[in-house]
Amino acid sequence: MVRLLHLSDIHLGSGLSHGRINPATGYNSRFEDFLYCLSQAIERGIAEQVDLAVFGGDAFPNATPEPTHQEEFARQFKRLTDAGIPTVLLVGNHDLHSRGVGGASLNIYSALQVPGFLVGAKLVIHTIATRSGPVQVLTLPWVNRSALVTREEMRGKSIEQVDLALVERMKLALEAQVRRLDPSVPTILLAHLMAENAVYGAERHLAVGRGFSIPLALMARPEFDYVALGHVHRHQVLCEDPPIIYPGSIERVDFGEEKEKKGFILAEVERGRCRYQFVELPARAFKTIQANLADSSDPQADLVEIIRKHKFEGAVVRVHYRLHAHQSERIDTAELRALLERAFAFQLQPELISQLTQPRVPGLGESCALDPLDALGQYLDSRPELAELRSALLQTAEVLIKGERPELDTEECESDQEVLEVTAAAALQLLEREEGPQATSQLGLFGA
Ligand SMILES: [Mn+2]
Repeated sequence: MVRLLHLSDIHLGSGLSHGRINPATGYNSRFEDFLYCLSQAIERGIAEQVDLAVFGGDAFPNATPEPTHQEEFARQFKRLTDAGIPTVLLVGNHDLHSRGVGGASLNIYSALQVPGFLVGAKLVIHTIATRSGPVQVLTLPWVNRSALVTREEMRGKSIEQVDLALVERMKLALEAQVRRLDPSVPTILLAHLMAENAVYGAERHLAVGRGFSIPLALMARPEFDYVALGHVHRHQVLCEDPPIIYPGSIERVDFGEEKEKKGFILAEVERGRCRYQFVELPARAFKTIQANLADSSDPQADLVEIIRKHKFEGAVVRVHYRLHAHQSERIDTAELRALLERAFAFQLQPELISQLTQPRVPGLGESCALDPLDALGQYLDSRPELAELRSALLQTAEVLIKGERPELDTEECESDQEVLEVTAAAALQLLEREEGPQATSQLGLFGA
């Protein structure tokens, strides 16, 4: 029986905007949060005397992390090898250079042949000798569409056709490796991918039609005793036999993850059997406080009362309050700031209700005081991974919004945010269809 530590999506260096410099260390306080969760996961692995650690990919926000981020990452993982625990580092989409070919932030470990570290940059079987005997780890790093199908082959094909071809190629490549496995040795598939029936967080609309997703049947096979996934930030178990698991990310990047637990997996793997548990990490709390002050005669008093009702000590807080323009002069932000002092960080988000704006994005509620394209622009500002496509997306969205295309369907949306997500997703799809999948294939599925 091999004891396993499985963690993923560390994204060290993400979400720094919610932190500030800690004068004692010189580090951003949110960077310290991420580091703390990482160190806790590794500490537990060492305490449990695991035989092997596997990391599911996305070490940093991108392939060129800051030296201090890289250094602290290495320092934490070195604790594992110091404890005699071999470690496999898988390459995720955020670890790859955005131009696709070559270079990943984790390749330094393989280039230097750091003892105890294996880098999963290819679809290949690693047979690893552990204290509890040998184990096979089949690594499947993130694959860009362009790595499997050439531009020529994509020409004139729909996204759906291209994705079908991609999955078929992936299946063949996987099959070739599976045949080489030693059936007497416990086997782990370590993969960074989007599984077909995975549940995404707030990003779900943007995932539609982008990056291809892998059917569960490709992974749920008796040759694998445990399938260790990375990529999706929300923890979920997709299958029990064999266990196919996203541990999720180790810390919250943004408010979309407010209600998600963060953690990692401890497992005991043997041939034909696996037991596992999810271990929660002390991730920083995020808290949204909503207040509708539209009908309030004393908006300041009402807002203070609403804020006081919430527990937010040590949390990253956003206070979102709706009010009419004439009410806004009654709001004393200095008092609100004093009230929120015990939060780890906070932001005030007033939303002015306007009676004038005629929404042009179908479904965009009256509450949205902005011009729809301005609103979409602001929404895109919150999605740094789409920055390169910003102007192309806005142009495409304008076409959609004007109704020249029938694709934009926002009827089932429940909030302005969702309308914007759907609009952005529709624009992405249209962009892909018109300019080919390569127009957007270099993007990661998930932000930061
Ligand atoms: Mn990823």
